[in-house]
Amino acid sequence: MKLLVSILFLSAITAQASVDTLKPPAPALPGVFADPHIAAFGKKFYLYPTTDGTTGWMSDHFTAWSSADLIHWKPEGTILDLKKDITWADERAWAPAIAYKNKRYYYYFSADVNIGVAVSDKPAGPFKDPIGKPLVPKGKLRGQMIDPMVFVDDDGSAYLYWGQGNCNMVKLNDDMVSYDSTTLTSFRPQGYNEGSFVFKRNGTYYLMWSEYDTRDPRYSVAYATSKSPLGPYIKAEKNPVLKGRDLVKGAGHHSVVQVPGKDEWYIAYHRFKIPDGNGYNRETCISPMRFDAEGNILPVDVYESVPEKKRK
Ligand code: FUB
Repeated sequence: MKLLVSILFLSAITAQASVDTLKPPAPALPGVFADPHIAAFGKKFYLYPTTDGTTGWMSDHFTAWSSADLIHWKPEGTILDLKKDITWADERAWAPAIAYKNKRYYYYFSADVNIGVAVSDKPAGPFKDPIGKPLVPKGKLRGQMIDPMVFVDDDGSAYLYWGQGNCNMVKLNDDMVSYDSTTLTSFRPQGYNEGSFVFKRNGTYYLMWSEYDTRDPRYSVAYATSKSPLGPYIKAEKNPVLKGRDLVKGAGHHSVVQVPGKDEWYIAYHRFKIPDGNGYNRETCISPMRFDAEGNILPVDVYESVPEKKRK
């Protein structure tokens, strides 16, 4: 009995190590980076964020970061510079997403409120614009043409999701730099604002997004599910699944990664920088994300960081 009590006590202390509700965990990246898109390629994880620190999000370039353990992140430098690499936009380099297909890496990004695509042979670039124009130009649909998300299904079919105000979705053609307009559809679940992200688990497609404005401390993440990548999606009853608490404010615009070969998931997101942050000074964090037995996403604890075992 004594042994059992000691074991329970030790496990409680160990669990506590990564969840201190008074002290927010350190951000994953140093400095101000938002809208993190996380991905696993080979034996490494990558983060593709927006560079923050200017009023109005005026950054003109994109960086990438790599890690073997989700804890230590190595800067890979600038992977796309709008002023040098893009002819049709100079600033507002926001919210990228990436996918691997046809032995190449396809990087989708917002620039001056258009959506562009760039290609590279390596996950950390350099990336080049193969079409010389926006893939989805400003004004194409209602709302802002920002916040692309790309999802490649098990059969190799790829889909693009994007939009502020509405979540637009379309099937990409096999070349990944054009799309099949006949499949274009839009979805506007209650509360939807921006930052769509899609993944698949056990045959269910999860479409997640951010609610409220990114400058609002209530910024948070909700989700819906479907049996098909283009929907129809039904919003889950228990939402939001990610939101700030106490010192953590404005937690949102996220992405999700599965540890390859395991049913182990992490959510990357930004929060207002601590201390003294706001909607233009945000920092990138990572927390575990879990599911219940029915596949519902459980609420994420923004005070929980990547566990100790990942530090090895
Ligand atoms: O980072 C600039 C913009 O702020 C993004 O496009 C939105 O999703 C919001 O996070």
